Amino acid sequence: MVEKITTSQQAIDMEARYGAHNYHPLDVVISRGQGPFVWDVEGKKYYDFLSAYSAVNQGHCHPKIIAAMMDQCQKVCLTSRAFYNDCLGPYEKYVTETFGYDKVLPMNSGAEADETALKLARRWGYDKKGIPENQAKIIVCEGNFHGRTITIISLSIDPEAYGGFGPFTPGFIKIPYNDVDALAKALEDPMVCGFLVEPIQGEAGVYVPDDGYLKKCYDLCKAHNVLFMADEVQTGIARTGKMLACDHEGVRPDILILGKALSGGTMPVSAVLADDDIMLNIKPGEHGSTFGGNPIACRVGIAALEVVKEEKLAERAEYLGKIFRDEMNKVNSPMIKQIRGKGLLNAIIIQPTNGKEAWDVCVKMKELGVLAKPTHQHIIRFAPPLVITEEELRDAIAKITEAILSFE
Ligand code: IF1
Repeated sequence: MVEKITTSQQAIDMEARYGAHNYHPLDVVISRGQGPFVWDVEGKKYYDFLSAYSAVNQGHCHPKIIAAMMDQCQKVCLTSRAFYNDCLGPYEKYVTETFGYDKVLPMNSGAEADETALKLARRWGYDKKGIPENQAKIIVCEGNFHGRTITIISLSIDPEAYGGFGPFTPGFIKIPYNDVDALAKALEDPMVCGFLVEPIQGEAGVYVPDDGYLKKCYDLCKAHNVLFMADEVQTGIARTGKMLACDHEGVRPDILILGKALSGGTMPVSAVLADDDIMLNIKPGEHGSTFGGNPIACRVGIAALEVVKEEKLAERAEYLGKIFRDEMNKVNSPMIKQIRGKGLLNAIIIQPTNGKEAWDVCVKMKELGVLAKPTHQHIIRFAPPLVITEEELRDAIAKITEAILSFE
């Protein structure tokens, strides 16, 4: 018998008893979402300033995306790739034309897309660059976050991510982020086939690299016949004020990794895009996934991207993000150490004050009706759905400001 949730505490207790304890959520139990808002079990309304880590860029339950999902799930949900279906081709055409690549490999989670990108880069290294079998290396950046699989945590320098999960996958070179000289030195190794980088390091606390960093890295990779691989799972799909964060520097990644908002936060949809000389090295039967490119994901993916274009979400993120940073920079509080970000991917570094820190600010914001969560103890990420209006944003800013000043 399935128990109905009637109070928030009931849900919290049930998760504690029956669920793995791999998260420490804020004490709020969401039961409904619409646009930039969510409501808890008791009916309290909040601004969602996390957007499920930039998966809900189009707003919760966007009607166009939900309509596409509901229409398709009454036709056929899953065919597997053992057979064709009438949704995948149109989706592949739409998404490759949207981002300007020859081909797309559809997957589900962001981690799966990053793993797929690593396999594509290694295979290209062997088949096209002539790297000896099993000698390929991929350069990654310290402070990265690309997912939770064993290979991906092998790229991490965060003990919380990799501790107790060894042994790790070999073949990776770790260099400091935002350090072009470190990349130039690492690229001297002829076994290198790829450089995997987040245009902005989200989990590291919205670490925005210096202007020109991505372009300099791209040019260095081209000079050394190495693939530039951009993980835009979090920064992509209009979040930073352009369709892709790489667009701010006019960089076209050799391998583009998308996820999260590719579905508008309705279901796991991820994708890897590349041109034929990279994509076609993987032959039939050498990679795949049960749900990758399923009909619902295809319909949802097209609708999610159409919403971004039709509602000019990238332009909105650019304009509203400036307002957010300008307004928060006016707040005079010792708790605000730094404000940084691009578009509507922003973070405030909190200076613990009077024994209060980022977590306390988030608890106070929750009381005032704004949901956000710290990353790395002292950094609060602010990433509302891109459909938030200027009036709503300013209302939320007032609440965030009140929360911070309440500890004076
Ligand atoms: C969690 C972090 C953010 C990502 C980038 C790949 C993935 C992610 C740049 C993997 C996923 C999520 C995972 C989620 C929380 C969130 C997160 F704090 F974990 F690191 F956003 F910063 N590349 N990020 O940000 O995509 O497999 O999750 O679909 O694991 O708690 P996924």
